[in-house]
Amino acid sequence: MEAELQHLQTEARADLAALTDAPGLEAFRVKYLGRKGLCTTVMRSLGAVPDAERPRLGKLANDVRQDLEAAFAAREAELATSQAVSGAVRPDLTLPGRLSPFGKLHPVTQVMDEVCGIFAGLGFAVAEGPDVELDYYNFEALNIPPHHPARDMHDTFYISDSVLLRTHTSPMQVRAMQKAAPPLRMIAPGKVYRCDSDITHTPMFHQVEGFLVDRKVSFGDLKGVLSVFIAKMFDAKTPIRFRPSFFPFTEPSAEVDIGCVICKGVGCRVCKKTGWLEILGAGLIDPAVFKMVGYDPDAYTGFAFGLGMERIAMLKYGITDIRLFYENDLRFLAQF
Ligand code: FA5
Repeated sequence: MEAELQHLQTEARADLAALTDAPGLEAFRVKYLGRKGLCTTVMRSLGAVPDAERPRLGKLANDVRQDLEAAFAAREAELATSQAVSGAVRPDLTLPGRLSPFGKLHPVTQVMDEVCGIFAGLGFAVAEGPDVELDYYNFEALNIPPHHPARDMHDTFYISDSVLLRTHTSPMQVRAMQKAAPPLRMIAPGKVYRCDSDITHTPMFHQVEGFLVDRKVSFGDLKGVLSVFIAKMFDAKTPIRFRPSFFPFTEPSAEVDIGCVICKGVGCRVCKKTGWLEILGAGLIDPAVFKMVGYDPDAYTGFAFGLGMERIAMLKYGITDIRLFYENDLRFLAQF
């Protein structure tokens, strides 16, 4: 059998060297490498070889096959090049060109740009801050001292005792207020992180923080700004409700829901049968935060809000599972 294999290899290599065209290549492939070709026939005959010899001869048969496959591919490439050079195969210049696919902005980025555009139109400046944040800015300066129960709600990824991945964009309130005196009107878009995952939560998501500080700012101003925003982002008829809530850095605080645009308020999996979906937290900035940054709480008031971008994108595009945004499935992403 060993001699048979060597003979097969020598003969096949000689045949290959003599080939000059595509039909010849195909005939070679069928004769030696096809399903009923000579290589397969030799492999099948291994069953009749004594057990002790089978591993060695099996390996040899495999090596011969691989050698012929490689030689075939090389000869195929060689012939294609020489035919193109000699002009035997002419390119068809009338064929339309193939366009490279264009990349697109991720749907969450598109929504974030739209949100920032709306607030920029209302006179808010844009600021950005670090994803890796100090505990001081993420919690302490926002009136959440160590051991405060509100820390539990944040499911924080800690890097060390004093460094963490920011759990919200609210630290940007403190950073901005430390840098500038009032009046202040800013938004801060960015990534935030929480150890949380289900159809409406992902471990990394995006928020846009907004805050305005001036004399005599009221809860009515907050409602006005958010109502204008929601009317522009969705449509003027979108139902909105302010629900009393609690955040240590705002007083009073509210969570804002809009009518579920997926089920039109009837109740579905995404809105957990309530007909409403929470899109943001908000409130009047707590005087304790003003004291932390050196603002006079008797002279100034302000409001702040934090919007979840993925929630807004889900509502805008009727997406029922937030995790779809981060699976990198081009069939999904190409639709936006
Ligand atoms: C906050 O993060 C507060 N910093 C918001 C705030 C800012 C309140 C300023 C007052 C003043 P909350 O944890 O509720 O609040 O999150 C805000 C929004 O982020 C939610 O309404 C929701 O839309 C979105 N969100 C929260 N967790 C997730 C998550 N794991 N995945 C996706 N979106 C989330």
